[in-house]
Amino acid sequence: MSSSLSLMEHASQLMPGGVSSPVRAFKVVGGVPPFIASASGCTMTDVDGNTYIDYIGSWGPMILGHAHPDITAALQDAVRNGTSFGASSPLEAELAQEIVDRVPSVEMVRFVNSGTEATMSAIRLARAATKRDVIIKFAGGYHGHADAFLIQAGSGVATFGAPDSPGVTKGAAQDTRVARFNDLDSVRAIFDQDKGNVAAVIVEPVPGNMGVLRFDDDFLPGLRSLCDEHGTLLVFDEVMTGFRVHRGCGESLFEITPDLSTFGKVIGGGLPVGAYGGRADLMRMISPSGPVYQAGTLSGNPLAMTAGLATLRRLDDEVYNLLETQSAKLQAGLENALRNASVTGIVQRVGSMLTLFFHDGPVRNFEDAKRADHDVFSRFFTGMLSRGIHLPPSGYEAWFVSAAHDDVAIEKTVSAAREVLKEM
Ligand code: KE4
Repeated sequence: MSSSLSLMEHASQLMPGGVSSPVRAFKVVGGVPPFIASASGCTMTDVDGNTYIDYIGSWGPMILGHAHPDITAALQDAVRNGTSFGASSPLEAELAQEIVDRVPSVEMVRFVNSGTEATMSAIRLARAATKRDVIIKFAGGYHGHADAFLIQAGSGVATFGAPDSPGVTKGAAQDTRVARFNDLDSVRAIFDQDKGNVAAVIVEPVPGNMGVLRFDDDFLPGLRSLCDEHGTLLVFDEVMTGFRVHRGCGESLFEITPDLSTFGKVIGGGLPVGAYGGRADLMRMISPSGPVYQAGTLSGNPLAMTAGLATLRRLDDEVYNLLETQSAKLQAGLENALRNASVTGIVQRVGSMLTLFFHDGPVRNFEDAKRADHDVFSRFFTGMLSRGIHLPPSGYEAWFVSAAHDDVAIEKTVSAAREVLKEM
């Protein structure tokens, strides 16, 4: 019996579904999730010694690849100085400066410990600043698991087909409105219905939680002008896109200026970090400089700051060019494999995040994503895993390419895809 199987059986007695986050349980794709013993570069190795080329990338943080020597060395030095102080350290302002230097709209930053904390805090701030209650999110958008966002959410919520979650009270959900990606009229209708009461629109500049989609060119500018027209704050959820799709995040790629932004993943280099930031006049409303309360025991943790600094400081133009080159090679290879196997599918990509949808495309919103063939995706996933390629275990997730995915890794991935698709 595989050690992963026995580990899963044991873990399932101690933790719901045997996992610390639902999508890891392979509930939709089936089979036993490999329990990972180690990871290096673009690969992960499970407890039975099976090595996989990895496209989960810890769901985004591992943009330089796993166990990058510079990050490992920085952490080894830092850990000798202690793991947490509960007091300020110079590292927090250093990482804040790196973010402010890179992201044009961000004048001030507050660190938290997850993307969920970042988005829930940003929405609290937006409601306080505008003295309004309503927020607009999008069907298929995922902003973490705070109550206000678990309405028609993407990612794991979509994977399990639970449009909303039990335990989210009517009160918590009553001020959340859901619009449709690439449909400005659906946003206008909410602004008309809730005239003068919309605090914020929250959107991923590149949705990556219903699979990856790139908006129509007029969509983000349209959101910006609607927010300006109605005195509403535009919040870019860059937890996934931040420092991945561009050195200056999604706002720099699309040249749209949000009022607030949220971050996570890459800025922690694999350690638990989130952050929110934006205009100084808004951020100064956050306690203790202002009345909006938000706090965290481990916020600004020295190890997480160290890993984040080591990551951002290595993300230079050469790395971004490499990420683009390698990701484009993967996309072309997958598209070629689909054509050769005469299997209907489309690859949608922005930078080093992409999704292969078994759909005749384009996938422009959540309804389209749900119409993709997720059973075929599950069979594809299983075939790829058996050939040593570990994709994210859901058709609603982004695949992440890292700087460590060299030509050998890309060619192995494409050749495995060619074999699996031919068998479908
Ligand atoms: P966390 O609370 O999981 O750190 O971040 C929540 C979040 C917020 N905003 C965006 C755009 C996100 O993508 C996420 C988290 N992403 C998922 C991957 N689709 C996390 C994976 C998981 O839930 O296990």
